[in-house]
Order: sequence, then structure tokens, then C-alpha cells
Amino acid sequence: MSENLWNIDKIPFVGTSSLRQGLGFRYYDAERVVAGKTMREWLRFGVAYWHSFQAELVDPFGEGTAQRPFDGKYSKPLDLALAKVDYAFDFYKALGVDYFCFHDRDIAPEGDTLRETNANLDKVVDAIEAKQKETGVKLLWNTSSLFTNRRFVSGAATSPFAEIYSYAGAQLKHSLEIAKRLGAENYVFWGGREGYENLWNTDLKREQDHIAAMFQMCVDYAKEIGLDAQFMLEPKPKEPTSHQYDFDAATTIAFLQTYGLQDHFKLNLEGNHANLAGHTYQHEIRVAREAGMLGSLDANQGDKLIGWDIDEFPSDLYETTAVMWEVLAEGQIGPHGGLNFDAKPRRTSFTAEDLFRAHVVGMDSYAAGLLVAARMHEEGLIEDLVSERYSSFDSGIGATVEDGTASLASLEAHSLDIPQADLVAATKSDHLESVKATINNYIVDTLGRA
Ligand code: XUL
Ligand code: CO
Repeated sequence: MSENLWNIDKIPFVGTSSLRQGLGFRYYDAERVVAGKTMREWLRFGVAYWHSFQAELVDPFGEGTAQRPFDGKYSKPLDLALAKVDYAFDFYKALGVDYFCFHDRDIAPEGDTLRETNANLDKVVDAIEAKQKETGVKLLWNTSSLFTNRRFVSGAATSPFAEIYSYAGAQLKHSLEIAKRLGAENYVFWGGREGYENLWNTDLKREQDHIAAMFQMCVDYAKEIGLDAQFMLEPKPKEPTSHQYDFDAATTIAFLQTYGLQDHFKLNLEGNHANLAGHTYQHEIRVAREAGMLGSLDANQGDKLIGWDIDEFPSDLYETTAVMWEVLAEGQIGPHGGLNFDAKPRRTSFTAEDLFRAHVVGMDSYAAGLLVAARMHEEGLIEDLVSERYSSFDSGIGATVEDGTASLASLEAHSLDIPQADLVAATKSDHLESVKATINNYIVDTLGRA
């Protein structure tokens, strides 16, 4: 009998001797040093309260299938909420993660008024605060659910109804106070209903002005209460609304710049959201990095065959390698970022043990990605390829573009009499298929030796 509420022993590192995946890490060895930092320091894994302790594994056609050790034990919602704090922290300990994330409405039931709801919330926050002290597990970020309750049917900070806008601001105020109390390293805003169903009834400009004003109020209030958590917006193009304003990294950065908010926010990027926007996860991370806006990562993956947000646990090594390549190039996930598993087991993986198994797969997949990407960096694989590809800008006419001395006239003087054959000779094959296969080789060989 193990000593936690899940009756699961601390998940050990077992290495790669067995090919059968079970309740043991093959690659994630927390204190192993890779590229100058431990795996624990690079990866900073977090557990998402909403998926792990709230979700019942429903789908649009079927009821929940999840079997959890707290099921049926508590008749009062607040008692259940308080008990879940103990289950949650036992889960973090057994899994060996250092961080967790939650929405305000994940952790405590609503009352009839915001005052009553806040009182419920404070009781649970007391319990969380005590557990954080006892275990050393930290809050990667918290957030506010401004999309679940029916009052947010037409949005929160973009609702056309001022009463709802005001309520959202009031809810955010308390949520920021909780972030301060629990020492949140970041604070996330995901605009779950901040968008529109139909443009004919929508004043797009007015809605965006309103949400920008709300963000400014949050920035001001954080300053007032001395909250230094990194604020982050989490892009997602659609679902639940047909169009959401924080469509993707590029759109979100442009929004922040338009409203002068760019110095106060970074981005929390999610794999499945990237796919819904028609991008790879790597693309979103690269765009954010180049704008100095990489904040944190919601680690999950989509499915090629399903066109909505299914929040699968990461298992695609090609993708985890690409993500960790970007993270290594950046030197960190973000100033205070981590890998939060915004992911749920499939509806058919319904046991409590599956919740552990799914996290183990996610953690191992990212640890594997880290090992492969570190080797690629060490051997300069991509760096060499890219610097060679752009080398014609290092001297001659190319250098005049980069040092700002080129003009259309100077480009014309250079190009006017160059024959077509010489221009074709100036281009080079990418050998792209070989590049992709080389990355495969790095994955196979590095993990084969791990
Ligand atoms: C929804 C989603 C959210 C945010 C936090 O798709 O990703 O869970 O991460 O609200
Ligand atoms: Co997310």
C-alpha cells in the first residue's frame, strides 16, 4: 500500500531497458544535466487542474468515463473541492512535477453572488497555500474562467453587455489577488469567448478597445498590489467561438502592439491551438521568440484526423524535438515559463492510473525531445544549414541590403545585365528530404543511446 491518496508509488526513472511503457520514466531523469541544466530546470513540468482533477472525460456524444479516487465520496461541492487539493498535491508528488496551473472556477464552486464565490475560493486557496508550503510545489500560473458560466455567453471583456464586462473585471481582480497570494510565476489570459459568432452583429473595433482596456486595468492593478507574475495571452483561433481575437501568435502580438500593451505581456503557446490556426507548434514558438514574446508552453498535441481541440498528451517525438530545439535556442521556455500539460487522457483511458501514465508519456516525450535537440545544437546541425543558406547576404550585394545601403537603383545597377543562367546558378537545392531524414537519424540514434 503506497502512502498517497492515489495508491500509486512515486514514479521511478527506469531507463530504456524495457520497450514496454508503463509507470516509469524512460528518458525523464530529473537531475540529469543536458546542455548545462538539469532536465527539471529545462522542462519545468506543470499539471493542469482542470483536466486532471475536474474533467470527467465527456465528449460531445457521451457522458464522462473517468474513474477518480474522490468519486462519490463527498456530497457537498465545497467539501469535494477541499479534498481535491489533497489529491492534487499527492498526484504532483507521486509524479515528481514541480508546478501546477488552475482556473479560479476549477478549484472552488460558485455561490450566488461574486462575494459568496470569492469566499468559497478563499477557503480552497487557504488549503492550496498550506500544501504549497508543505510540498514546495509551485504555481506556474493561474487564470480566470471567463467562459464557462452562462453569463459569459457572448464573451466577458468583449461582451456587448456592460454588466457582464464589469463582473469579469471584478472576477479578475480577485483572481490577481490569488496569484499574488500563491506566488504565481505567471498569469494567463485565454479569451475563450472573446471573439464572435457572426460579424453582422459585432462591433469588432469596440470589442477590441474594451478588452484592451480590461488588460490595462489588470496591468494597473498588478502594479498596485505588487504582483510580479508575468502576464501572458494564450492564442487560439476558434472554438468555442467561430473566430477568436487572439487568433495566433502573430495576431496576438499585433494586438498587444496596437494597444501599447507589448511590454506587459508575453504568450502562452499551445500545440493543438497552433494546429487549429493552420500552423505547426514550432512556427508559433518561433514567431513569439523572434518578437521577444515567448512566455510559456501548454504542452499538448492535436490529431491529424480531427479538426478540433482534443488536447492529447504529447507523444510525437518529431514535434517535441522541434519544440525543444526552439527552447534550447532561446535558452529557456520563457523567463518563468514551463510545460503545462493542458492535456487529457482519451475517453477510453479512464482509470486513475491512466492519468499517471498519460503524464509519464508527456514528460518522457519532452525529455526525449530535449536530448535530441541538445545534440542537434551541440553539433550545429541546423545552425550550419541556415547560415550556409543565407551566406550570400554576408558579402557583396547581399551585405548592402543588411547594412541598409541598398536602394532600388543599386539593385538595378547590380542585376541589369546578369544572364539568366548565372541567376539560376546563384540558387541552390535545399535537399529538404535529406534534411528531414537527418532529423529522423538524430532522433533514432540519440534515443537509441539514451
Ligand atoms: C483552452 C485552453 C485553456 C487555457 C486556459 O483551449 O487551452 O485551458 O489554457 O484557460
Ligand atoms: Co491551454
